[in-house]
Amino acid sequence: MATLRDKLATDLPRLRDEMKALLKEHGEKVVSTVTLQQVFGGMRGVKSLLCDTSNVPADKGLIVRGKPIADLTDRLPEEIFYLLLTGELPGEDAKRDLADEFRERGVVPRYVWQVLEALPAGSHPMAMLSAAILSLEHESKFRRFYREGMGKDEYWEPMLDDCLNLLAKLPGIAAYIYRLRFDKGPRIPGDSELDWGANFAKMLGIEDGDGRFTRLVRLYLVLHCDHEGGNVSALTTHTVGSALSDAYYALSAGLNGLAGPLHGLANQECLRWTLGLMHKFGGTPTKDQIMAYTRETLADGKVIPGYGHAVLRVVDPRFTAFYEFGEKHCAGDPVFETVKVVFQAVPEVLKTVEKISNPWPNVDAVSGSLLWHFGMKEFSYYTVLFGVSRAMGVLSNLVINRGVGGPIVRPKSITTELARKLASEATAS
Ligand code: CMX
Repeated sequence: MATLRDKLATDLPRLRDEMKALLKEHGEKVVSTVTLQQVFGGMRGVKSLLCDTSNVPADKGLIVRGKPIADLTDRLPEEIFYLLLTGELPGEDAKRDLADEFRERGVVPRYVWQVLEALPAGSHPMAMLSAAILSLEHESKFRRFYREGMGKDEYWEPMLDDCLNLLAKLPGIAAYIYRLRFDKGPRIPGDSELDWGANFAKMLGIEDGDGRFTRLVRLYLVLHCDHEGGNVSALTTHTVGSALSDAYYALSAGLNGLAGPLHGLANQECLRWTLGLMHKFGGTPTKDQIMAYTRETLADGKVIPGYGHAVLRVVDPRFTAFYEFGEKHCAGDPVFETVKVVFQAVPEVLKTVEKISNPWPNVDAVSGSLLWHFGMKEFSYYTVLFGVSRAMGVLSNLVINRGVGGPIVRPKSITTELARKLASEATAS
């Protein structure tokens, strides 16, 4: 751990000083202007946030600290966390230190199990995850040291502790949610010899004689790690954290946003849609049948889950990475084969709908079919896997933000009355 903490102790003050100097000299430089369309349209495209962990060019997809996600698929999730946080992949020592940290901090207090067990039997796994994280708030070092009067320059250190504690515990919590919620039998203890992703796979208890499910879990954790700063879960985590709320409050809030069907829940909706399609046609349908079904879904006023994106305008490289995994390990599986035909059919239909900016698949269009193949058929659980991974990105941002002394988020709202006034002024001139 010394490696990660020492690196941040050097890098964060340097970044803070650089930011101060930049703003002193160039603070008035215009980055983006805002139109009424953007105010009424979910702030789409307004450049008003800072996020160094990753960026998503519309024509390329996820770039983590300058590295395309396609180049990172063989890395361990803990390496990705180190990369997100520091901008560099860890050397062997740093990797081992971080793995030790996760092992040491991974013990989950008993009251968390009790909180999960006390929730109603039909609770959504995402509500369970969020509640478990919130119950851990009790452990926050940031909150304790803040109350004791720590200096602003020290904020990042207990924040890092909270984030490491959270990340270390998340796989155990998430795995127990799976086992408890879907009657999979008793909780499976972790194995301290395993890496973070492999340990998670083990605690889930999915049969994995040849290690392919473990590989999928690692890939899942890598691919969902971050998606720049403006998506609902990242923005929410950041906004809540900016009020100096601790990491437990902030992550729980961010995951509540991830639980929306237009965001992280799309993977569950996507598999539901695909299975509905297969049910209707008695197996894998033809391309023409899928095109007709897609038009029906659109005519019902519903979205095609797993397709479209607020930022991307190409096939999501995370989709491609999962698709390639599927070709290698799930070929012939009826659900995966259907996903393949859907990929041929849906963009053709969406391209004909003028208002849709991006007809291409995002990561959610395929991920569920792979989990289904390995016997994880409870698709309301899939967003929990997404959440464990996304925690790496949003928590990295919380640490960095504390390190540079980021301000509270407070954009200015306008009223519809002001919009009307601006419109009438424009008409008059
Ligand atoms: N199916 C049907 N309609 C779609 C669509 C899709 N897959 N994608 C976009 N549209 C519609 C929008 O609903 C919007 O319609 P209205 O103007 O009537 O509201 C219109 O096309 C314009 O949307 P857009 O500019 O192309 O995209 P947005 O930035 O507004 O929305 C997203 C982006 C992801 C919410 C949208 O594409 C969608 O709902 N996709 C399906 C859900 C999904 O896969 N979400 C996961 C995204 C990844 C993630 O964040 O986790």
